[in-house]
Amino acid sequence: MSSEELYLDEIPDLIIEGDIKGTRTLAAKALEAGVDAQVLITRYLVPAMEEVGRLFECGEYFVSEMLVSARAAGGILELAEPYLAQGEHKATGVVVTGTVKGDMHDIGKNIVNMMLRGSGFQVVDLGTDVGPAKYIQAIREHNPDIIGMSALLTTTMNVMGEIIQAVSNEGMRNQVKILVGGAPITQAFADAVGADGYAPDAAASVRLARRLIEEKKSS
Ligand code: B1M
Repeated sequence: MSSEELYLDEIPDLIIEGDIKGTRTLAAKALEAGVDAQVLITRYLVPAMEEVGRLFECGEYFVSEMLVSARAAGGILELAEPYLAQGEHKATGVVVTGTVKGDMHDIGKNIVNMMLRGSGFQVVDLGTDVGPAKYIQAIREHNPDIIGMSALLTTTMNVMGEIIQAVSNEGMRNQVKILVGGAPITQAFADAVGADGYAPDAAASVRLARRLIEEKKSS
């Protein structure tokens, strides 16, 4: 095993242990050594956060530990962003994204945003805890091709339906394509709330966003 693989394999443990500084040091070393930012995220960060979730679920971790691990993961995203932004730059479309009302989880949304930006999309990030009014205002202000919603809680995923309903009530539904994602979301749920597409991960979000733009152009 190469020395690169050895230190990369330490990254998930550092995230799980909530070692913010250690995670940052190794992630910076990896990126400087030419490790692909997308690989760093999908192969090391995402599985580590799944393990943090498992530890929380079985009572070994409390919210405070989840939060510190999230900060360690956030450090990787901060470092990875400029590397991902070196992707294509032809204007692909405008996407407004947010995590829905009542939900503070933003790591997944931030990864999706970074990959979309790296693929040439202009992304307007509304942040977390975003309800219908803020989406409506953002559609008026930014005239996006797509609005994207993320939810990580089974208690907040239904807000997606409320937002889509509000967009329809405002007469804006034909103006935008709607993309949804997040751990509890499924294709069946996306269909039920009337979204145009569901993406299980960030790479799929980029493919889907491209397809939705094509559909929008030809409609
Ligand atoms: Co929370 N939390 N959390 N948490 N947390 C989960 C989601 C949970 C599954 C943990 C568990 O029990 N196993 C559980 C939800 C259970 C449920 O709803 N059934 C849970 C809970 C219960 C809670 C609290 C209620 C805990 C409490 O207070 N008692 C609380 C709620 C706070 C709130 O939001 N109102 C809470 C709080 C937190 C922290 C603040 C401590 C922290 C979040 C910090 C932050 O995000 N800045 C946190 C964390 C870190 C987690 C886990 C451990 C990790 C989430 C994560 O970042 N995953 C999570 C366990 C888990 O997910 N297994 C858990 C990594 C990320 C890359 O994946 O977000 O799925 P994900 O994103 C993926 C895809 O889903 C997709 O692409 C991404 C990249 O591949 N995707 C999209 C996501 N959004 C998309 C949007 C798209 C397209 C694709 O289009 C727009």
